Amino acid sequence: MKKMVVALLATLMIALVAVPGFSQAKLRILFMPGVADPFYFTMEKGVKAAADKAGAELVVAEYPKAWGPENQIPILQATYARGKFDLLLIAPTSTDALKAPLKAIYDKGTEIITVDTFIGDGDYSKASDYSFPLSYIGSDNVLGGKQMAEQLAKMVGEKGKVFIEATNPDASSVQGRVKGFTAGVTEFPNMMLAGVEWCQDIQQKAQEQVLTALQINKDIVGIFGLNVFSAQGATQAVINAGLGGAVKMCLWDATLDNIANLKKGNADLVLAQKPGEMGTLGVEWGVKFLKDKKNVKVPKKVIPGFMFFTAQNVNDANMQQYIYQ
Ligand code: T6T
Repeated sequence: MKKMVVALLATLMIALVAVPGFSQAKLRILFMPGVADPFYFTMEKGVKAAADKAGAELVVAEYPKAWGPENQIPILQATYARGKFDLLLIAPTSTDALKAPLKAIYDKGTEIITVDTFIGDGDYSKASDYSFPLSYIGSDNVLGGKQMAEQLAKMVGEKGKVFIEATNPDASSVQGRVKGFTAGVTEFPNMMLAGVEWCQDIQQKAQEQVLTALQINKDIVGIFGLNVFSAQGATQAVINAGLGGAVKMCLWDATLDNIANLKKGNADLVLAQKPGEMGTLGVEWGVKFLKDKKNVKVPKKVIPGFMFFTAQNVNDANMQQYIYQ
């Protein structure tokens, strides 16, 4: 009799495991952010909420104190060594330097979704040495950069010198924004790009670079602050130069600091990405795939879109959800 019960239970377990979506062990997810900043803190909230809802175990890697593969890769590899992960969500800080470390993790059986940034050219649909991630989930940075240029053109009467304060040339998001903004400026024959500076995601450096640019080009009419730290540094430089409100500021990333400057009139436009949604979608698609690999097709690109804050809508109730808290 006892043997019959054991045989029956064993049969039942084998049958259950064959059911798509049924798995006994908790899925283990690793989240590897790009740098310690409000954008990724907000993304982590989305990751955690989705992981909790899915009943998955989430490990959040230590936040790199500074941007760059030299900071991110050692943390990634040390955290990954702490046990088997089914899914890695990562914002690769370099389109090239993260290819090999991520391929090594993939070859160990961990599925990968890149969030916010991508490796290679971000097209994981074609055969290449970087087509192994399941998906890229992040903003359309080229479109956003172009729209920032077009909005800035409207503010300055489609004429004059503008400037980009950027961060790291090997980050896919930065490449896209510079490309898009530059293309946008060329649409206006009476506008010109006075220059691009690269602060390596160090706010103080952005502040110094913009101050220098303003001293060299007294006729700069507008500045694109390309991300959290470059935008905040650029705005502080303009304020310190006594040009707050005079030089038009288009800032990327809806941090409390950038929003406060918009409210004070030191900035004119703030682009809000949707980092929380990027994180949630990354977990949802990863879990969906892991639970039914045979039937689930993960889209190779998922673009959550972005919102624009202006002086007119910055206090609207429906806009508050887009501020990075
Ligand atoms: O702008 C975001 C992110 O989208 C970009 O990839 C890197 O910079 C930020 O994290 C802000 O610091």
